[in-house]
Amino acid sequence: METSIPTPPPLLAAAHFSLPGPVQEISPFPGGLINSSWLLLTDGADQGNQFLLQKINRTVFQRPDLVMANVQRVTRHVLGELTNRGENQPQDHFLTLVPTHHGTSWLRDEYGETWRLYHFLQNTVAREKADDENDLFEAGRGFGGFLGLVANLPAPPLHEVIPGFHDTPSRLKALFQAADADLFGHASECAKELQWIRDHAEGCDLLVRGLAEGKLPFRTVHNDTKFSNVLLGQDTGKCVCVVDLDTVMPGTPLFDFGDMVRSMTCSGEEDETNLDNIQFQPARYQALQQGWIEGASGVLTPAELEALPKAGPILALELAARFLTDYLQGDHYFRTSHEKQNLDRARAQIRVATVTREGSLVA
Ligand code: GN1
Ligand code: MG
Repeated sequence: METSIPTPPPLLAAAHFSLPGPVQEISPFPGGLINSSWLLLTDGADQGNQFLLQKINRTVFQRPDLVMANVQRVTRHVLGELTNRGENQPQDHFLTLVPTHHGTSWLRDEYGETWRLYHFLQNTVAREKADDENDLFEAGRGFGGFLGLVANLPAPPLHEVIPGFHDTPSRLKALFQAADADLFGHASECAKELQWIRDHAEGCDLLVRGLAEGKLPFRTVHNDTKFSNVLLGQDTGKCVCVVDLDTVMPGTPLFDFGDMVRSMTCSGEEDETNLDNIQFQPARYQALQQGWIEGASGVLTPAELEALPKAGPILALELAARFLTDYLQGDHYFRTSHEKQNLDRARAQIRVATVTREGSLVA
C-alpha cells in the first residue's frame, strides 16, 4: 500500500525561525495561485509581531533553493538601496526575511519542503482587484519604481528559476503538444480556444525576439505584476511596495507592463464566465501607463516605450495558453477551487487578449 508523507504543519516550520516570542495565532493567508501562506501573530514585540510564512510550491519551482537565493539577493539589495536613498526604516517599505535559528534565510524541512518567513508590513492591504484609476496609477508607480530599485543589482544575473517563463512562443508550443497528447481527453472541448490561439499567434514572439536580437535590453524585472502583488497603505491607498519576488529574473520590463495590462485594465474576474463582463477600460490603461512611466523615471528606452501597446495582448495570450495547458494536463500547476476553472480562466484571458488588442492601440 502506498503511504503518503503528511505535510508538516506550518507551526513546526515556524518554530525554526527567530521570532520575538511564541506564536499566538496562525491562520491561512489567502492569495496567489502557487505558494501557500500563513499569517503568524507572536508574543513579544509590540510592533512588528505579525509575520507571513510561506511554503514554496515544489511542482512549480523545482529549485526552491535558487528561488530563495534570488529572493535573498533582491531583498538585501532593495533594502540597501532604500537606505542609500535616505530611508531610515527601509524594512517598513520593503519585504524583509526573518532568519532561521541557524542564520539562514530559509528552511528546508525534513520532508524537503522549503519555507520562508517575512516581516508583515503593518497597515498594508493587498486586494485581488483594482477598483479605480488611483489603484492603477499606484500599481504602475510601484512596479515601475521596482525596476529602478533593482536596476543596479550587482552581477551575476539572477537565476532563471523557471526557464522561458515569458517565452510566449514556447508556451504556445507546449500548449499544442499538450493538446496532441490529450492525456485527459479534454482537447475536443477546447477546440475553439485552441484554434483562436493558433489564429492569433503571429507576432507573439515580439518581446522574446526583441531581447534575443538586442533591440530590447535585458533588465532585472518582476515578471508577476498582478494587482494582488501590490501592497497598498491601508489609509493612504498609495503603493507601499510590490511583493511576490519568486519570479524576479532577467527579462524585459514589457513583461511587467504587459502582465499589468492584462490583469488590471479590464473589468471582470480572472475566471470570469460571463465574457461580456470583460471590457477594456481606457482610463485605467492611461493611469497605469502614467504611473509606470513615472515610477520607472527615465530608465525606459524608446524601443521599450514603442512596444508598450503590444505587451498586454501578448501576455494575455500567453497566460491563456498556460491556463489551457494546465487544464489539458490535469490542473497540476495553478491552484483551482472548482472543476474547469483553468478552462474558464483560459477563456477569460482570450477575451482579455481580444479587448486589450483593440483597446491599447487607441488608448
Ligand atoms: C501565478 O503566484 P501568483 O498567483 O502570483 C503565476 C503567474 C500568473 C498568475 C495568474 C510562478 O501568480 O505567472 O500570471 O498566477 N505565477 C507563476 O493569476 O507561474
Ligand atoms: Mg507569483
